[in-house]
Amino acid sequence: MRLSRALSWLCVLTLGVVVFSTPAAAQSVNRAAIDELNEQLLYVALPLTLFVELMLVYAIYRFHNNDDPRPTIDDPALEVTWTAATGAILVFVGVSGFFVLANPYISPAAAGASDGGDVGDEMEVDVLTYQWGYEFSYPDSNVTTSETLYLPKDTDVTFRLRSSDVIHSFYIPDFGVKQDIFPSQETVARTQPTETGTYRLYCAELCGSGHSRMQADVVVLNQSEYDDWLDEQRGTGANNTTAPDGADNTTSPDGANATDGANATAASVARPA
Ligand SMILES: [Cu+2]
Repeated sequence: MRLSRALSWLCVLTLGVVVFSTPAAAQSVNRAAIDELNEQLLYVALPLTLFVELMLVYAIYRFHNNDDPRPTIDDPALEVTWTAATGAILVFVGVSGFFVLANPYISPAAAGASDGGDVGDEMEVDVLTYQWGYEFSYPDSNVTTSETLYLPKDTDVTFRLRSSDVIHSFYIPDFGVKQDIFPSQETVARTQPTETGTYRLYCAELCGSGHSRMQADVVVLNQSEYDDWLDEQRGTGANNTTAPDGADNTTSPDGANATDGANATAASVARPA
C-alpha cells in the first residue's frame, strides 16, 4: 500500500513538473524545431507511462492475495484495440519526426543548399577544419578568423564545411546543429540564431590526440554589432586570422603557424565543384 501510494505521488509530481515547467527560449530555429518535437513526444509518452504504471500498481494491490490465479481469457476486441492504439501512436511519432527531418534548417538538402548548391542571398560561412582547429571565412566580406565564429542574430546562415585531413564533426549543441565533415568532400549545415550570446562549438568526431582541444566559441551579435565587427576586421586586414592559445593547437597540416598556415590551408584545399 505504501509502495503504491509513493508511486502515485511520484506520477503526479512528474506530471506537475512537466506541465508547469517553462522551457528556456530556443537559441536557433533548429533548436526550436527539435525542442517542439521532444515536447510533442513527451506529451504522448507521459500519459502512456502513467497509465501503465497505474495499471501495474492496481494489479499488485488488487491481486496480491490471490491464492487461485487463473489464465487470462482471450479477448479479441481488447487485442485489436491495443494493437490499433499502438499503431496510431507509432504513426504519430513517425510523421512528427519526418516533418522535423524535412525542415530545411535540419536537412539543408531540402533548401537546395547541399553539395555546393546555390543558396541565393543567404549568408555563407566557409568552415575549414584541421587537426585540431577551425578557420572561419566570410566570403562575402573577405574576412577570415579562427578561434571564434561570429554570427548575426535572426539571419539565415549556411556553413560550407571542409576538412583538410581526417573526419571531423561540426557540433553546436545549443543550436541543434551537428554535421560530419569529410576530407575531399563539402558538407553543409544551416541555421538561424535567434538569441544573442556566446555558445560552444565542438568537434564531435574522435579525430586524434588533440580532439578534446578542438573547440571554439560561437558569438551571436545583433546585426549592427555584427556589422561593426566586420568593419573592424576589414580595418585590420582582409584575412585577420587570430592564433588560438596553445602553440601545438595552432599547427596547421602543412606545419606552418596558424596565421600563415590557416590561410595557406584555405588556399590549398580546393572546393568541390
Ligand atoms: Cu576533430
